[in-house]
Amino acid sequence: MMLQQTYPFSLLPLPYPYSACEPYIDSDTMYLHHTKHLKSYINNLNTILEKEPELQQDTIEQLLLKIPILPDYLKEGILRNAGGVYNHVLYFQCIGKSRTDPNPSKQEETLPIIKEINKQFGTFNQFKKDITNSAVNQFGSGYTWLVLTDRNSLVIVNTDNQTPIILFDLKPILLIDMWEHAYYLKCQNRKEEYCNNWFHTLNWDFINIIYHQISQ
Ligand code: MN3
Repeated sequence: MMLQQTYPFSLLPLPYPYSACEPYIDSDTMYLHHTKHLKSYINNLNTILEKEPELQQDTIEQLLLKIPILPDYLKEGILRNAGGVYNHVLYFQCIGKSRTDPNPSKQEETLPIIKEINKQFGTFNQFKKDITNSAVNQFGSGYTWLVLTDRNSLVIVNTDNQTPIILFDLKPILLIDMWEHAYYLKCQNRKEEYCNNWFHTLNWDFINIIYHQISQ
């Protein structure tokens, strides 16, 4: 897994084909997003770290958590590029399905994460509305996240650019990429359509594993 790597970082294949989310997220978008956008964050990060041997043993997460103590000339580059890798790895892990129903199946209703969403948001539909509303109102490039707070609340938050949520002491469960490259080929400016489509691609079994790990 890419988040366990240290310098030099390399692009790992997705655990599913680029066509896995068709027709909701198209193959061209998936291919470009993975091989061009994510790859360029990896390349930029490697270029920065080439001259910084003392940071070459750090994982992506360790690099991000070190930002406050890094020298000024490194802060922005590490934030953008290690953040870009971190956010994209999580984004791609949460999707990979093509579900005719955007809502969880009867079987998925029994997963702890779905039960908790239903409990804290009232209904799954309310959760869907809240996350879509937050995502379409993201101004400029960024992400919309479902996170777990230290009081075990599920909260939806937006972040700008590539700022990773772990810098705010919040534990990520899932996220939607609201940069235009994530949806523009298929949905153009129709952000809400992209959000709806994205719900059809979510891998709840995997998301439940993340939830299980962070809620221990
Ligand atoms: Mn992206």
